[in-house]
Amino acid sequence: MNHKELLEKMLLIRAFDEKVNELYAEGKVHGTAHFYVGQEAVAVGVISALREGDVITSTHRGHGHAIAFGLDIDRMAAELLGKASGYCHGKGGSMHIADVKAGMLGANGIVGGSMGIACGAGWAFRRRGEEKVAVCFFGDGAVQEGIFNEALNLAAIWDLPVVFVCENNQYAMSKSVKTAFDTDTLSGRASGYGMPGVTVDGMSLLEVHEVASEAAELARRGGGPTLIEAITYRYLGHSKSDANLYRTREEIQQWRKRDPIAHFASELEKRGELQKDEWRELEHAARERIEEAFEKASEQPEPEPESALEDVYA
Ligand SMILES: Cc1ncc(C[n+]2csc(CCOP(=O)(O)OP(=O)(O)O)c2C)c(N)n1
Repeated sequence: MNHKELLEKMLLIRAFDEKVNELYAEGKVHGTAHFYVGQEAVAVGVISALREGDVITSTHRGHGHAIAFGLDIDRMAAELLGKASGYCHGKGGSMHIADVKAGMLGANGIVGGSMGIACGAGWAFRRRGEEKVAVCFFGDGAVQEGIFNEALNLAAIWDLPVVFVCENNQYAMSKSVKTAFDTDTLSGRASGYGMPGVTVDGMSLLEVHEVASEAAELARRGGGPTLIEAITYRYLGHSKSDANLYRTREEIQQWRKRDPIAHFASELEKRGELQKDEWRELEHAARERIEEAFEKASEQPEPEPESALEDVYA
C-alpha cells in the first residue's frame, strides 16, 4: 500500500467509529462498542507491516484493527446494526467481529484474552514451518492481567513468531497508566521475558510502521517475539457510556493537537505526495463510504428467530 492509501485507511477507521458513536446516540445500535478514534496510526502502522498469510488478534476496541486488516466495511456495518449479513449474522456485535479465514482471528471481549490465541497461531506457524507472523493487539490495562505473563513467557521460550502490540492509550477505563504502573515504560517489561521491548510514538504512522516491520521480520526469521508499546490516546470515552470524569478537556485537546491523521497528511504534503488540503477531500470520501455502508446495512434483513441457536457452538 502506498502512503496515500494508508492515510485513506486511517480516515475510514475514524469515519466508521464516529458514525457508530452517532448511531448509538440515536439509539440505532444496541449492545456496546468501544471507539478507536485517535489510535488509527497504531492499527494501520502495524498491519501495513504484515504480509499475506499473517494473522492478527484484536480487542474489545477492534474496529480499527478489522478495517486496517481489510475486513469488509459493509459486513461490519451490518453486524453493528444486528443484520443477518453481518460478520456474525447480526448476533455478535462489535466485540465478536472476526474473519478467521482471512486471518483476523477476532475482536475479544476478554481483556488480554487474545494473547493466548496469538501464541496458539504462532505455535501453529512454527510447527508447520511457515514463515508467518501473528500480531497481538492489547491495551495498557491488559498488561496487568495474568495471561500477559503466561503468554509472553511462552512466546519467548518457544521463540514464537508473535508481535505483541500494547496500545498505551493512557487509560484502562478510568484508570490512568500513571497510577497503574510505577515504571517509565510498559515495554520495559519485555526484558523480564528475554525479548526485545520498544516504545514508539503511536501517533506517528511511519514510526509505528518501522518498528512493527523490524519486529515482524525478526519473528519471521525465527528470532522470536517482540513487545511494542505504542503511546497513543483515545479521544472518545472508554465506550458509549462514559462521562469522561477522570480526565480534563484540556488534556484531550492537547492530544488532539498531535492527531495521527493530520500529522501524517502534513508529512505527505511536505514530501509532495499529497496536494495541500487534499486530505480533506479524502476525509469527505471516507465519510461518504461509511454513510453508504450503514445505509445499505439498514436495508438488510434481520436474522431469522429460528437462527438464534445457530453458530453458538463450534
Ligand atoms: C478479563 C476482563 N476483565 C475486565 C473486563 C472489563 N473491561 C473491559 S475494557 C476494560 C479496560 C481495558 O483497558 P485497556 O486494556 O487499557 O484497553 P482500552 O480500553 O484502553 O483500549 C476492562 C477492565 C473485561 N472485559 N475482561
